[in-house]
Amino acid sequence: MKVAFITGITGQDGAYLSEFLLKKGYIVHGLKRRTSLFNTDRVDHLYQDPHVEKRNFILHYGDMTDSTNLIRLIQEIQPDEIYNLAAMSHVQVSFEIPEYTGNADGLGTLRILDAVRLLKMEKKTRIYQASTSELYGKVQEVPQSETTPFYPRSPYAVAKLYAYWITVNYREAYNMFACNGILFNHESPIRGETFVTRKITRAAAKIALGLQDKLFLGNLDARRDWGHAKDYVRMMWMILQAEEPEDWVIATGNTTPVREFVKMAFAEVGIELEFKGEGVKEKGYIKSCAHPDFQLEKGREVLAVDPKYFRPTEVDLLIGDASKANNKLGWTPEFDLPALVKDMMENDVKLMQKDRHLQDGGYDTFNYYE
Ligand code: NDP
Ligand code: GDR
Repeated sequence: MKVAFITGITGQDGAYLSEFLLKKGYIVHGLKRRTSLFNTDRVDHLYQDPHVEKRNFILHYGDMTDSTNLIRLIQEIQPDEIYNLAAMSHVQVSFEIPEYTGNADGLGTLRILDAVRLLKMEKKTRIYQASTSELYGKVQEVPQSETTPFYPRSPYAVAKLYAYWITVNYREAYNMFACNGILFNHESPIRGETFVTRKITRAAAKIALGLQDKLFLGNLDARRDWGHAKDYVRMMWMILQAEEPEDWVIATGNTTPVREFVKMAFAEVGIELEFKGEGVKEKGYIKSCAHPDFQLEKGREVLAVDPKYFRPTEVDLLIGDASKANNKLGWTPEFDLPALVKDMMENDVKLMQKDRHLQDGGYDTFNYYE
């Protein structure tokens, strides 16, 4: 049985990757942070009682900023594969906590690589590093591939640039099987609520059900190459099964503006939106409402721009060229954007229907927007 160690196991990708590896027969170990409340929602369905003798899903406390803990865990677990997914992964938040982001995302990667080197596990352990399309930042070339120059535009992306190159350096210096997956944006029903897609799908569901009045967003013109996280975790595993350690772009090859994603999400609940105005004055109004269950009045304003969501430096356009992964590893995504939006909306409508019932029964529901 192969043994995997996943940092960031409580995150979106960590949860899907755990499911994927367990199905393949792996023993999965994961790093979780100590928090004052439980933070394991996304993997609770995989939880096994610690008193059970033979577990194949085991969580350990730890933090990417703590080398001693990472070295000890890697020594104890003796993983065949490490998936380094842990990161402070929010681009806008990285402008507010740049030093911490550099420590966790940049130096954290070094800590993993160096633990494997110190423990002399270079021959045994393969390492996947969660690199990102944010490395491309300011547009140098489209579509972006493994050879496109980097121009990071946030403390997050700069930290990930360090992580990218230290992974390449350890591969070359110490002959390690260490690889970067340069993944473009990937989303899902369990995407964090403050990333734009999930913020939109939650709001569309809430507005349809009368639980929210209006959605506030930042830059509606930004374009992203959005895929489904389920397709992308499969590729993480494929990268570590390849014959040689290399770096790989994973993307759908299509790009869509945020505004269009908004329209698609609202259309899933029968609401047609129209946009009027420009820049910070742009607003979204209900043009028609066809769904039998959701009756919203035409002309109502449901979307506005709030400049507080603008970033000091923005990444305007991402579109990836994954032909290397397509040709050499045979990877193609199963979900396209309409299927992704549908999956997310179905989930959020179900979730918000629960909130609707609770509110109708006189109970409070969580109402925090970021
Ligand atoms: P999430 O934000 O959903 O998950 C991040 C994970 O990292 C969580 O488990 C989080 O723990 C953990 N974490 C954060 N800081 C630390 C720390 N200091 N020590 C230990 N664990 C920590 O991210 P995703 O699942 O979406 O992404 C996974 C990785 O892939 C990240 O590195 C991200 O930067 C990268 N990436 C993501 C893309 C995407 O579109 N999703 C695209 C390209 C790259 P907790 O649950 O306690 O917060
Ligand atoms: P991104 O994802 O920065 O691409 O990083 P995010 O969903 O946060 O933003 C995408 C684009 O939408 C614009 N936008 C808004 N974004 C947020 N979060 N909230 C808003 O209200 C809003 N309005 C407009 C943003 O300006 C941006 O242009 C994600 C993360 O998962 C990273 O960890 C990962 O590396 C990259 O994707 C690839």
